[in-house]
Amino acid sequence: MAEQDALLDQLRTICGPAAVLTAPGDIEPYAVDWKQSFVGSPFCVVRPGNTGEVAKVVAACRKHGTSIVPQGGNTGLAGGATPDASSSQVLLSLNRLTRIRSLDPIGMTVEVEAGTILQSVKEEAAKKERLLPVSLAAEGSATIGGIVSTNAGGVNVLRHGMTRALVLGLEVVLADGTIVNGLRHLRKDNAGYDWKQLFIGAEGTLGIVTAAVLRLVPAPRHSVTALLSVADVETAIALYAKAQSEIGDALSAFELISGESIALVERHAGLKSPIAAGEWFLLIEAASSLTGLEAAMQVLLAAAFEEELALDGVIAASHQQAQSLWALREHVTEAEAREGRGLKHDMSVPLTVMPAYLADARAAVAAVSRTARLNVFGHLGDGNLHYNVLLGPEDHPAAVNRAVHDAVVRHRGSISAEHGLGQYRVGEWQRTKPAAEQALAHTIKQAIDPAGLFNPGKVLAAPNKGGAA
Ligand code: 2HG
Ligand code: ZN
Repeated sequence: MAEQDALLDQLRTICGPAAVLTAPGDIEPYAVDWKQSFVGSPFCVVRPGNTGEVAKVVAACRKHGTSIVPQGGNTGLAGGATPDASSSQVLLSLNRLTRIRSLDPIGMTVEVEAGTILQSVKEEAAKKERLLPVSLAAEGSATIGGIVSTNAGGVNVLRHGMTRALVLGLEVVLADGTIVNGLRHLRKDNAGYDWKQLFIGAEGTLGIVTAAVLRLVPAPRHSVTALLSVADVETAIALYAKAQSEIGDALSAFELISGESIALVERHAGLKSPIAAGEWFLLIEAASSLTGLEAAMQVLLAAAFEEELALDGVIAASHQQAQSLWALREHVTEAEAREGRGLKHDMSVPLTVMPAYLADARAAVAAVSRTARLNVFGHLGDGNLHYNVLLGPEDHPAAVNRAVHDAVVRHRGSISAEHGLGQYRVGEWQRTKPAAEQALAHTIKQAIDPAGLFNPGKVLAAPNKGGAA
């Protein structure tokens, strides 16, 4: 206790008393994730006002041997930003670092502090006809530091890649309090190890991202959105290949939504699909600075009907209609939460393997549960689906989890395509990741954060001799 009081005094001296929260009511919003799946108990929340203060806070915590859990917008789905329940950790919130330091519409870069909300950066960029192409349902709360630290995905990965593909430079605070400033606005920089890659997707386990330089793209002036229904995933993949040929580079989203997911959205969000149901729905978007998208989408749909690939379909006639098609997709997560006990998965396999994976996983889940219902949707174009399972009262989450993940392993996929491991998937990472890859991960952690100061228990499980061969 005396030790914690001494640290609190130091944190107050570094950041000012108002930036150190200890009252349970003040701490609570930081201690629980937005879905209320993970509940922690930090002994304080500290909110530094700039990078220098972050560095001093880290140095003080290190001196006291107190571990740090960094947090951005607290919108993650794997509990990576939720502290443990020991009441011994400091939660370091980046939410006061909110400056957009510069935006260069010609070099097409933006330099921005970690706590800045993704949507505000997108709004600033839009004023200069530029786009930061990360599109997430949570973009009104997700922060730049969070999307970098989790290497966030979203619905435009198909066209622009994961967040990693957009990061040109980073500023990070290391475990000894050193500030490493790599905020270069360069497209090309091959001068040695590209160390920033280590901090992207590390979920705050190697250092604290305090600012980033991100790549922008021209804001598309035109876009077109279509919703189709199809009988099976093989057909959906055939349509994806056609969409690549007809729409090419302008194809910006190719999302798959199961009939069950649409039914949940209709039940809980009061929305209605404008087309006749199939087993699966496809939401397809094209976006470009050039015209001609509408014609290309019409060619795609005409071919889809002629070849009897699509059962029904519609092209949005206005921006508003496009938004209501997107609303069907964007409400799936919320509808699932309202329906009941959902178990999340975030798998990926090579796209052509997806039908075999889905058949395998369905059988594997049925073998461990007779009551589980599936809620499958996601980013088909990226080979990444959220294979979520609604559990009945008798179902064992761990057994269902293992069934879904074992099918992933059988098809050489990933158990976390875009959400990260956080604390939610650490055990499954340890169970399924090849031993040599686990050992390499521990070597990296040991080299950069040897005392285990940053976010212990996330991403890496304690070293073991197990792991898949
Ligand atoms: C999405 O694709 C998000 O909408 C959330 O990654 C997925 O709720 C989920 O499981
Ligand atoms: Zn997703």
